[in-house]
Amino acid sequence: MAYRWTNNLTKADITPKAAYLNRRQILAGTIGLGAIGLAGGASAQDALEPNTLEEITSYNNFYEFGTGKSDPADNAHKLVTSPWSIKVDGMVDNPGTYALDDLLAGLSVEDRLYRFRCVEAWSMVIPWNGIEMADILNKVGVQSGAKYVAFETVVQPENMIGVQRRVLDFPYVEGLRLDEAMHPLTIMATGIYDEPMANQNGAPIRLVVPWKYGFKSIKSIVGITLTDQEPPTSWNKANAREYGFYSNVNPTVDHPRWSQASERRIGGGLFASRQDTLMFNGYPEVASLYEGQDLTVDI
Ligand SMILES: Nc1nc2c(c(=O)[nH]1)N[C@H]1C(S)=C(S)[C@@H](COP(=O)(O)O)O[C@H]1N2
Ligand SMILES: [Mo]
Repeated sequence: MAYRWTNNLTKADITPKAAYLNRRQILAGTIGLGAIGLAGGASAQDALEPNTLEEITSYNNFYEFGTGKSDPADNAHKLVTSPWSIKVDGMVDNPGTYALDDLLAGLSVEDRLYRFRCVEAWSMVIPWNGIEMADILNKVGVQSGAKYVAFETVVQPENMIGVQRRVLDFPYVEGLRLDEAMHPLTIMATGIYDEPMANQNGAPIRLVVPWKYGFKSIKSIVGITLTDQEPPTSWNKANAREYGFYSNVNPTVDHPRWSQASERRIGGGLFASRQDTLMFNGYPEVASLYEGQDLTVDI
């Protein structure tokens, strides 16, 4: 598969074997844990294979199905994903309730191997299949006054144990600034590993914004609204002090209750130890979106 926008995560850019072996000796040797941090540069740490489909579909956050990491995999079979339609409204030329297939008709599905970093400081590497958000927005026609895109997740109370328990104020809502939504890294994902999106990962279609904490990547989307106002977002509503609108991955701005300087890569194997978190999750090409902003204030 030819993955675009993957930075140094392509197979072609895997750590040279000698460096890999050298690192393995360090890890296996007598130098001790203290040396791992010193030995760990971003390039070596990122020379990783994608997580397995099993890992990606069994360790999830999808609070509509419960707050435990295995709750979505256990409960999301109840999600009804067909038929599926998305209501597109607000400042668009072609508003309407689109059948999913109609909304995506004619748009190309691409393969994107992205880092995925949860605000809780775990991470994976996920091979998504998806459509650029910009393609969808261009199709529906964004009007000139629009500044933000708001997203909403389906609510199926009878099928969603977490909705019944009101663990958050549902529907789950998220938002992006229009320039963030239009950035070519931002996709609406419909699959993983060329398999249709598993329910627990946000079937049939979910947002993926790889330089932001995972909670921005809202699942099972039924609403897209173009607006000139910054839209409310679920975790900001739940705790504004801890979760801002931007939520860009930033190792220099700690969560009030834990450090964001490092992360735990999910999955077994040699490099499963903690590794440094990268600014913008390793996507420096988005930095220009935030020129002139103080990212210690606009969290
Ligand atoms: N609707 C909805 N979307 C959601 C969530 C959620 O609870 N509900 N959790 C978010 C969080 S915190 C993360 S880390 C990612 C997890 O995506 P994954 O389970 O596919 O890895 O989904 C995000 N999208
Ligand atoms: Mo998360």
